[in-house]
Amino acid sequence: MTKLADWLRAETSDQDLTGVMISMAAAGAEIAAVLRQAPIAGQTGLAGSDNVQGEAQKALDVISNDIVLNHLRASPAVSILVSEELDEAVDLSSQGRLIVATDPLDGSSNLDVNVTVGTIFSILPSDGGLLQTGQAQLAAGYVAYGPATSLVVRISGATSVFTLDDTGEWVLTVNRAAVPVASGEFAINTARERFWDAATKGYVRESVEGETGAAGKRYNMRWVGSMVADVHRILMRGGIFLYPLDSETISKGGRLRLLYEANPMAWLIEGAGGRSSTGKQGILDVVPTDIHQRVPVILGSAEEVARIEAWYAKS
Ligand code: AHM
Ligand code: MG
Repeated sequence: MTKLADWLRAETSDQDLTGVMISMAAAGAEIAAVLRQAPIAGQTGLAGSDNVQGEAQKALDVISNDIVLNHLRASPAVSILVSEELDEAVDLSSQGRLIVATDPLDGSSNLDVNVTVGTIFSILPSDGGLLQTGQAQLAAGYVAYGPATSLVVRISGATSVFTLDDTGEWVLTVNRAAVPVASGEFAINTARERFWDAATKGYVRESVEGETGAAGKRYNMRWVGSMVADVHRILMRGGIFLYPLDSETISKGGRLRLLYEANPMAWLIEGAGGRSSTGKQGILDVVPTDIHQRVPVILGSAEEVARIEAWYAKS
């Protein structure tokens, strides 16, 4: 059995990076423990709601953000934390070589129905500043709080998967994940169809036509509504995830955030042989102009990403 610390030792000699990965893994294990008890503690609702004792509760988004912040405060390697939960970047250690960007609890609208949510993170070199492309990432990962708690990480090489055991240890369960090149499964919120652009409409219509259409094969559809759960399914068995630019999100640049949702997920999927795109360029090449910038997200099996890119090229 390979434990996270052993894997990290083999993967990198950078002690700072190792320390931050261990801190994020510890934060994930702590958040997992909080989530397991959340319905009993009355913590699945919005901030300002009460628990069974009638006490006001903090939202789990805020609790998760505090857990990540506390773990990273103890890590002298981190200079700055960018979080979906915090308007401004937080200065941590002035000596720190690394920036962490995180969505501490993604998919939190699924919390009150006990559906998988996750923590996403990206690690960048401090000397590149806050607005670096995804190509500059030194490491990335996510924790998926599902039936099992999974930690998916990449440093320089391939993307691998760990599982939290009942002693609190992260154990390697998939060494070098491989996203199948071809797939017959797509994930998109089809309730947004009326807002879609021509490329998205074309791609989805062709998929739904199945073996009778131009794609020439049958497709199935899945949409959890938690990016972490949808991406994890795609990492493990292939498929494509789409949150494209549409007429409603166009003014904001998209729905999902570049620094702590799109970039780490794109880098992890690419580390497993998949592809990522905005439709028009690689996600990892998008130059950020704001820490909370949004971006269109398409990622997954290489053949499917190429198929929607072809729709963008002709529309
Ligand atoms: P959040 O960061 O506020 O939780 O929002 C991100 C989530 C993703 O997990 C998911 O893919 C998407 O938003 C779902 O959006 P929609 O409600 O439009 O289906
Ligand atoms: Mg999110």
